[in-house]
Amino acid sequence: MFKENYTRELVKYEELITTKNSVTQDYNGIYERYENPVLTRKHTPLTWRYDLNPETNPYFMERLGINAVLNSGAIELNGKFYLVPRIEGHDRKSFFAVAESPTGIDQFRFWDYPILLEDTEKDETNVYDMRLTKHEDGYIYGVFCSESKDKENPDLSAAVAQAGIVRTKDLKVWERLPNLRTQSAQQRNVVLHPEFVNGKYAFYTRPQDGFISTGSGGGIGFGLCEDITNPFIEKEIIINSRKYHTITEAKNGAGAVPIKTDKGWLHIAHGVRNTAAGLRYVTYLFVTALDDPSKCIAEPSGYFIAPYGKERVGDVSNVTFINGAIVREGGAVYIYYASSDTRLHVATTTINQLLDYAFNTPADAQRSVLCVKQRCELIERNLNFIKNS
Ligand code: M1P
Repeated sequence: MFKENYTRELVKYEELITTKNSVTQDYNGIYERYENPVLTRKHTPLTWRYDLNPETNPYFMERLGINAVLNSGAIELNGKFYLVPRIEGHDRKSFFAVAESPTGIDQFRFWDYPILLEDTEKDETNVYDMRLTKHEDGYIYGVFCSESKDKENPDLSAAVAQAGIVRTKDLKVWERLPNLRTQSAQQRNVVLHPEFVNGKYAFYTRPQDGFISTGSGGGIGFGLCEDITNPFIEKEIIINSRKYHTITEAKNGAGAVPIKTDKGWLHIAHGVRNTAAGLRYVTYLFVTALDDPSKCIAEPSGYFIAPYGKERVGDVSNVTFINGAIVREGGAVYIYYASSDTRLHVATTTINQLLDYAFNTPADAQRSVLCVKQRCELIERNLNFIKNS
């Protein structure tokens, strides 16, 4: 019985890992979506979940189940694609691990062991959502959410989110640095910019008063830090505000590490709005100036990737979330987006397509009447074009 079950599950696992992915028919000209997720809970090795000894596990039972594999940092090293997703156990604790693929769209296989972070933050209960920055100082930094119980608040679910920082050269040995300090009570969705700005480390932040609600936190912030080994941001400015009756009304946050292009820094962020069915998370794009990454120079209206079809349903339904993208030489872009806090997908595009989208999609006209006008102008141009061609 044990042997049969183990053999069958191993075959299924190998089949899953080696299954080729293909582009869906869902065309928009901006990016391509794929039929299969690139990582799910079933992509985690059997050795992480089962006791493989028939004597101590006669029923071949999962001993430590995995609930979800989602929000992932992403990086290319020596021509290979590496993801460091958030993996959540049945016990609700998340952790990180490296998954490697030769293609970026399928065949992601986890390394033998998850990442065991140095236990320097004794109150930390949970970690998640790592952004991987290949910094010009030579290190790869991982910036993630470090969550602890809010001891000042008797409410059992009151928590404090801060930005944890690790660094590595090879994704194998990770040095933990102190958590980032800012003037804000809480921080989540913090991203390290890949270059020095005025000789300092630059962070995109998301100041927030509470754990879930950003309160007075007005949007995506930006701040400089002198010393990454003692990280402190004295002053944050809001560079991309949340706005009334848009996809960012409830909150927003930085996503993937900004991508450098000759027209500016491309940011893929997430925006949250409230609905009768709860919060809806979508992703959006904006561009900041090359000589000043805190200055927004383009922001197409509306969402970039939103949950479609099966992606809509999961542990936290109606969510797409991005915290990693890989750019290849030649300009191909692999965007890793998670759906409904449950699984991870890829969308592929190019730098040129993203720039075209960023600079040629109209900005949000802010009012229905102006949005219809915007659409009518497009229709008119199209009808004239059709007539004259
Ligand atoms: O559940 C949706 C997302 O919620 C959080 O994002 P934010 O801080 O913007 O609310 C994060 O915890 C993220 O992991 C999660 O996907």
